[in-house]
Amino acid sequence: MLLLQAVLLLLALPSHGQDSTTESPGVLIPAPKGACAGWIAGIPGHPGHNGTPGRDGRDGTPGEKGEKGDAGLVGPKGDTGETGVTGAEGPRGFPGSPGRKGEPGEGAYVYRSAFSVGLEGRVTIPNVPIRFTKIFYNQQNHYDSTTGKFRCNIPGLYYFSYHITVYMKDVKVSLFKKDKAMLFTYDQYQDKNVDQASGSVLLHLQVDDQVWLQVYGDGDHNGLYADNVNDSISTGFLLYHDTN
Ligand SMILES: *[C@@H]1O[C@H](CO)[C@@H](O)[C@H](O)[C@H]1NC(C)=O
Ligand SMILES: [Ca+2]
Repeated sequence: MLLLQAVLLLLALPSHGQDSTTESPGVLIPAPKGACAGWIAGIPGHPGHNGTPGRDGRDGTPGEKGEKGDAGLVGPKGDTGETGVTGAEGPRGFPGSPGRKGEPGEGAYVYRSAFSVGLEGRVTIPNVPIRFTKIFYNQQNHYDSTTGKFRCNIPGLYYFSYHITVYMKDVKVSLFKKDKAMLFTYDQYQDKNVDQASGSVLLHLQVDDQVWLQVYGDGDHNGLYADNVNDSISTGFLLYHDTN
């Protein structure tokens, strides 16, 4: 209430002063009619003191929206996420290229035993092993051409066979194993003819068992014959080796 009174007073004072200053000195103002007729204007008063500052004004209207600012700095790396669900199995790939050929196995040679041999002439001596000296095959040397005997190096089942040309005399021949005749073949020779006799057998042999052919019987039955175009041969080979 007191402040309002002061403001009103201040508003009133300049108004009076202004009237005094805007009017040039010496200008005659019509004298009011009445008791004060004939007065002379006084000296203008001193300017009043500055008033106290006014109240704060009202808030202004909001300004225009500013321009978009620069992008901020990259933030720190985040935490590792959880492992995702395992995906479905992919399609089957193409077949790979074939690998290198392996080295030859040792066992393949160990279990080889074979021979095939022939006569080079007539047999004249009976009751001794027949010596076949024409070698078709004797890679392992399990057949000995100096004795005419095959010696077993690999225990197992063996196949033996012989095909003999018979000429001039009958033939009685046996296949021997360990000094025992196992197989007998007899061919009667017919005059002015060339006959053949043959035989084959499977025998199980142990190491060092020997097998050979020999003319048997008391008589003169050694009509075994061979020349360049009429062979008499003996063959043998391992069919299965023993597994234990
Ligand atoms: C051996 O066989 C041939 C025919 O291939 C024959 O000409 C020859 O006379 C035979 N040898 C003997 C001793 O008969
Ligand atoms: Ca005959």
